Amino acid sequence: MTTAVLAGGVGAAKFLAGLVLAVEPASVTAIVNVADDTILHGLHISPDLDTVTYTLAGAVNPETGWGLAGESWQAMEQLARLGGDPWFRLGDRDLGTHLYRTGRLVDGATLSEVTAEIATGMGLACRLLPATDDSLRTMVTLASGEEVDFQTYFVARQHADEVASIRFDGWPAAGAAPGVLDAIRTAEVVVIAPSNPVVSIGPLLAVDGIEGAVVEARDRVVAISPIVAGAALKGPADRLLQQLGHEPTVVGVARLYAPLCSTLVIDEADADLAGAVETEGVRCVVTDTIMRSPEVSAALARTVLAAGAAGAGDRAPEA
Ligand code: FO1
Repeated sequence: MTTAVLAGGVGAAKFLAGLVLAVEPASVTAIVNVADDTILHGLHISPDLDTVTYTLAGAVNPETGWGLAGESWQAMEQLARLGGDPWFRLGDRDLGTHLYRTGRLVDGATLSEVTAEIATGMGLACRLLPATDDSLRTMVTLASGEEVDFQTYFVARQHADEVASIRFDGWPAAGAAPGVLDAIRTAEVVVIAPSNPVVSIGPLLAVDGIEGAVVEARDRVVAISPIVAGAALKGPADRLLQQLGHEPTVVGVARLYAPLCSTLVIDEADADLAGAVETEGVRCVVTDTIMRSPEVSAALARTVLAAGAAGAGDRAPEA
C-alpha cells in the first residue's frame, strides 16, 4: 500500500517511525513542512526535515525529540565565548547536517535534492520531500503587533506570547516540490500526521496545489488529531488554535479538517466526543494515539491505513 504523509516535526516523525514498521518503507512518502526553516550563522536549518530524518534513522535525541542523540555542544560553547548568542542550540554533529545542506544549496542544488541526499546518507528507505523548494516562512504577529519569524516565536520566546495572526511569507508564489502533488494524487492513503494544524499543516496546505490535491483525495485522506483531551501533546497547538479562533478540541480539529479528510482518528481519552466529531462530517476512529514507542506508533499506523483503505473503498466505482 502506498502512503503519502503530510508531516510537521516531532509528532509526524513518531508516526512515520511506526508507519515504516507497518508497511514497506519504500512505499512511504513524507511531505514535510519547511516553513519553520531558518538561516542562522549563515546556515540553512530545516528543523522539521531533520527531526523526521533523525527519528527515522533512529538517531534523534529522545529527550527533546529534535537534534541528535549523544550530542556535544562545543561549537555553541565557542560561539558564546566569542560573544555570539547560542539561543538556537545547534549540536556539533547536527551542525554537520546544516553545513552539508547549506554548501549544496550554495552550489545550486535544490532543497529536494539535498533532502534526498541527507536521507540516503542517514540510511532512510522511505522518500522524504520538502513541501516546496521555494522560500516559504511562517511569520507570527504577536498580540503586541510585533511580527517575528517562527523560530523567534517558538524557541527564543518559548511560544509564550499571545498570537494575533499567522501568515506564510512566500505565499502564493511557493510551488510544490517535484513529486509532491503526484505522491498525493497516487497514494492509496494520504495521512495528515498529528502535527500542529496551524503552523505545520497550515504552511503545507499553503503551497500552491497541495490543498487542492488533498481535497481531491479526500475519500482516502485520514487525519490524526494532535489534540488529546483538549491539549497538545507537545508545543503550542492548543493555545494557537484558541488564540486564532478555533476550538482546541478534537471537534475543533474535525471542523478545520472536514474539507480535507474523510476520517479523523482521535485518542481514547476523547472517545466521548466521537459523535460530535462525526457531526462535523468526518468518520471518527478512536484508538490509542499516544506514541510512547515505535510499536504503539505502528499499531496506530495500521489503524490509520485500514481507515484510509475503507474510505477509498466506500467511494470506489463498482467493477
Ligand atoms: N527547539 C528548541 O526548543 N530549542 C532549540 O534550541 C532548538 C534547536 C534546534 C536545532 C535544530 C533543529 O533541527 C531543531 C531545533 N529545535 C529547537 C526544534 C525546532 O525549533 C522545531 O522547529 C520546533 O520543535 C517545531 O517543530
